[in-house]
Parts: sequence; C-alpha cells; structure tokens
Amino acid sequence: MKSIKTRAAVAWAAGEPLKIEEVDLAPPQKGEVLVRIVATGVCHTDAFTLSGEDPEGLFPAILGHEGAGIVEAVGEGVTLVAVGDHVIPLYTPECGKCKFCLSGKTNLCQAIRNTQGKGVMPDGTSRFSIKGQPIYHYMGTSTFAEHTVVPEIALAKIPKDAPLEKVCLLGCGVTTGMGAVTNTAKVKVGDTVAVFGLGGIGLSVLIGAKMANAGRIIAIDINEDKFEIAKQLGATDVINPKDYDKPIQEVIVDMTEGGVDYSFECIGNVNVMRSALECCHKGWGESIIIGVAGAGQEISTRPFQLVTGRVWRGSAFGGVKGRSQLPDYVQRYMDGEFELDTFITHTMPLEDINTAFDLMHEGKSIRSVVHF
Ligand code: NAD
Ligand code: AHE
Ligand code: ZN
Ligand code: ZN
Repeated sequence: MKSIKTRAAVAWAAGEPLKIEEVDLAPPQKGEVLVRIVATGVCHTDAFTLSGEDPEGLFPAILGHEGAGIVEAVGEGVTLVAVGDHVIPLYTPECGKCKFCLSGKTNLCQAIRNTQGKGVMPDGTSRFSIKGQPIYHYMGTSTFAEHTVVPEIALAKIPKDAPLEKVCLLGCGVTTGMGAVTNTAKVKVGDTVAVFGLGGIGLSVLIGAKMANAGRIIAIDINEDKFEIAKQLGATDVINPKDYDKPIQEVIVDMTEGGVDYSFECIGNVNVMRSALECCHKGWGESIIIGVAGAGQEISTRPFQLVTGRVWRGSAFGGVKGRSQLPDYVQRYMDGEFELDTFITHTMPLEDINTAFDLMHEGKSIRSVVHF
C-alpha cells in the first residue's frame, strides 16, 4: 500500500487557529490500522493543548481524540480489527498484557504511552507529513483528519449500526464523566454529589449520578446558560459561585448538613479543585479530579482536610478500559439507557472546525461534532 492524501486540521503553533491542509499519510505499519474518521467531537482538552498550556503539547500536530470511524486498511500482523469494522480510537489503549492492564487496578495501559506523548507511533515516527515535513500525532488518535493511523490496541470495535456521528462522543467526554461516577467514585443509591463545571464532562457526570440513583445532585457553574440542561439531566440544585460572598465550599457544606459524599471537578481549575475537595463531608467525602490543569499549576489544601477523612482522587477516561468496556457503553446508548443528542449543540464540516473552538470559549456549546 502507498501513502494517501487526506484532509486534516493542522495545529501549526500554539494559540493559532487550525489550518485545513492536504496531508500525506503513510500506510499503517506493523500493528497499525488506517481509519477513515466519519465524525469527531471537540473536547476542551484539544483547546487546552492548542493553547500551549499542555506540557506535552507538540506542534505542528493534528489534534482530536473524540472520534469514530471505519477501518480502511490494516498493517502487518493486525488481528484485533479488520477492514470495514466500525471503531472508536482510544487515547487510553488496552494492550491486555502490560503491568497496568494486568493489575486489575487501572485502565491506564502504558504499552505505548511514551511514544504517544511524543506525538509519534510506537516505532518512533509519524505517519503524517506535509511536503516532507513530519506532522505530530496527538494522543495517539489525531481525529481532526479524514484519515488517521492508530495502533490496533487503541481501537474499540463497535456495532455497525451505531451512529458514528453521535457515538464519537463516547471516545472521550461522555464516557469520561459517566465512568468517573461508576468506576472511580462508585456512587451509590442516595449519595449526595456535587459537580463543578457543566460542559461535556460535568453533564456526563450528571447522567452517571442520576443513573446511580444519587440523592441530591448539586451542579455548579459560573455560566448560568448551562443550568437548564443540567436540570434536565438530573441536577436537583444549580448554583453559581458568583451569587455568594463566601467560598462555594462553605455554601455547599451548609446546604448538605456537612458536605457531599462525592464531588467532581470538571473544569481544570486548581482553585476549584480545592473547593471541590473541601465541600466533601468530613470523615468520608471523596473528590474526583477530572479537569486537566495547565503546565506548572499545583493543587493545595490544608493537610487537615485529608487527615479528617476527605479523599482526593483522579480519573482518566472514566477508568474505562477501552477495548473491553467501551463497546458496552455504545450498546447501552443503542439500548436507550442514555442519550447523546442533548450534548450535540453544534455540527459543522471540517472546514469550520475553528468555530467549534470559538463556541467552546464563548460558553455557547456543549459539544460540537465535526464531520468530514
Ligand atoms: P467545557 O469547556 O465544555 O466545560 C467547562 C465548564 O466549566 C464550562 O461550562 C464553564 O462555564 C465551567 N467553568 C469554567 N470556570 C469555572 C469556574 N471557575 N467555576 C465553575 N464553573 C466553571 O470543558 P469539557 O470538555 O467539559 O472539559 C472539562 C475539563 O475536563 C477540561 O479540563 C478537560 O481538559 C478535562 N477532561 C479530562 C478528561 C479526563 O480523562 N480526565 C477527559 C476529558 C476532558
Ligand atoms: N498531557 C497533559 C495531561 C493531559 C491529560 O491529563 N489527559 C487525560 C485525558 S484528557 C482527555 O480529554 C489523560 O487521560 N491522562 C492520562 C495520560 O496518560 O495522559 C500533561 O499534563 O502532560
Ligand atoms: Zn477529551
Ligand atoms: Zn496495557
């Protein structure tokens, strides 16, 4: 097989709009797969990396990690997928063999993590180039391209009747939020929950909390436009920290007779992470960090908060093992257990992808889905 030409949105430099380019894509090598991306969501993490705040950010790169597509070709030795399979690329792969996969304790497969973080395939090179200049991969997925190459361990095979332009959101946002509730926090019936940040991630936490039959579900955002949809998805209380002249953690502790059982930070703001921890109930409350904070930022609290029983934890891709567990999320969506339409506030062709970033920054979208 020869190289192909494809279309992609290229991030040439931090802080600059993406540029639509014709890109050369080398054929999939051993263990790799060529995927035609049908649709991709735009997650805040793409904007985070584009902003230059990501310590692993590399340029020029093809961003995007919330996609869905169809296998067009496979490299030597590929056995996990075949041409024609419908797939969701996984930024958290699942090799099934590494210490992490075998631990039974985490979804953070490390088989290809080093090269993934360096913007290249496991053999240390990129498949993307423009006029001979290599373009970096991103999160091992690079879904802002009509065609991408992905290691086979980084593909979840999904049913062919799943609508790719919707289930692409399960490639990151919705799975991350729902999974954080069930796998990381393990919210139980009647538990009190606080969700900070009502974007794609926070709203998916709401879906998970409602499904877990949590009791009170407090949704917090500084953009009140998010409150209506939060209520639709199960929030019992919606609050804006700007309406109070005391720290929001104190407001929540007062509202809940001592604090919540679980809180989720879905913003990436280290000050809010502190509030999310400190609104937890003394003795047992757990706060789950989902938001991604910029280079050099650190979290802080009085150690006494932990001494007195509050727990700080984190969650990546909702603790979900992509190849073995993501197909089940797709099936549950197909069975009508939850819906995705509410999340898709905007759709657009690849050419208009920068609008998706503008809408996100203006607080006007939940998810934009880009089609090719
Ligand atoms: P988003 O931009 O759609 O939503 C963020 C929300 O936070 C917005 O509604 C915004 O109004 C609100 N917000 C901002 N500042 C606030 C503040 N000070 N107080 C209260 N609300 C505030 O983003 P998203 O796509 O939902 O992603 C959320 C975060 O989760 C990002 O940091 C993203 O990088 C991260 N993320 C992490 C994972 C993971 O696996 N850990 C996966 C996906 C996304
Ligand atoms: N590259 C950043 C960290 C970015 C990060 O935390 N990514 C999350 C997924 S966000 C998806 O929207 C993640 O899965 N992290 C685990 C991992 O191995 O990257 C940095 O700070 O260097
Ligand atoms: Zn994401
Ligand atoms: Zn592994």
